[in-house]
Amino acid sequence: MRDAVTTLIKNYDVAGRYFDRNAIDSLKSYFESGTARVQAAAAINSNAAAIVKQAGSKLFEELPELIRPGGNAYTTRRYAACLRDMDYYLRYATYALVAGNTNVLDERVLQGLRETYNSLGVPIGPTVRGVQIMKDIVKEQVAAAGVANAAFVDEPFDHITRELSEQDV
Ligand SMILES: CCC1=C(C)/C(=C/C2=NC(=C\c3[nH]c(/C=C4\NC(=O)[C@H](C)[C@H]4CC)c(C)c3CCC(=O)O)/C(CCC(=O)O)=C2C)NC1=O
Repeated sequence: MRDAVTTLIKNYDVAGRYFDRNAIDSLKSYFESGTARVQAAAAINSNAAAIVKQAGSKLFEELPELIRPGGNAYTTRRYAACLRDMDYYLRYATYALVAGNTNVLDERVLQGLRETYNSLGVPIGPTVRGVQIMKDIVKEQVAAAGVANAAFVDEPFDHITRELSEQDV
């Protein structure tokens, strides 16, 4: 599992080089956004259950067929599994936000996920939509918590979306 700093060190160490201008710039930008990243994580943590619940309601409102007979989230067990997955995405996205790097998502969440989803008939498109809805809610919460320049919030959610969609061929 890597963060913005260890990733940079690894790349420069492989080449046996000192940090150059680019490396210093990316270190600066990581540390300058550090407090905001931690504030964003705190805002998410204190509202996580509500964020997941709200995102789930919105998703099922948009795509009610998911929770009707024949839908993948139909039955209490599968409904709960769906919200639990959303909670995983939120928690690991928060780790990635703090790390300034999406490696934790690749290693702990996305690896093998497509195969699992395909074998269980979990639809990728609606899952991606759920992640995007959650991103929008998180951005509102983070802004409401007074975090300025919180553009970095998009990154982990968009990474999940991109990876899930690209693999769904
Ligand atoms: C921490 C990393 C991690 C992830 C990401 C993860 C996902 C994950 N989601 C699963 C199931 C599931 N995932 C969903 C999700 C959904 N169905 C829908 O229609 C919606 C679109 C969507 C919610 C947004 C559902 C309904 C199941 C249960 C499917 C079944 O058992 O038939 C399963 C199968 C095993 C189980 O039911 O627990 C895994 C492994 N597990 C992990 O350990």
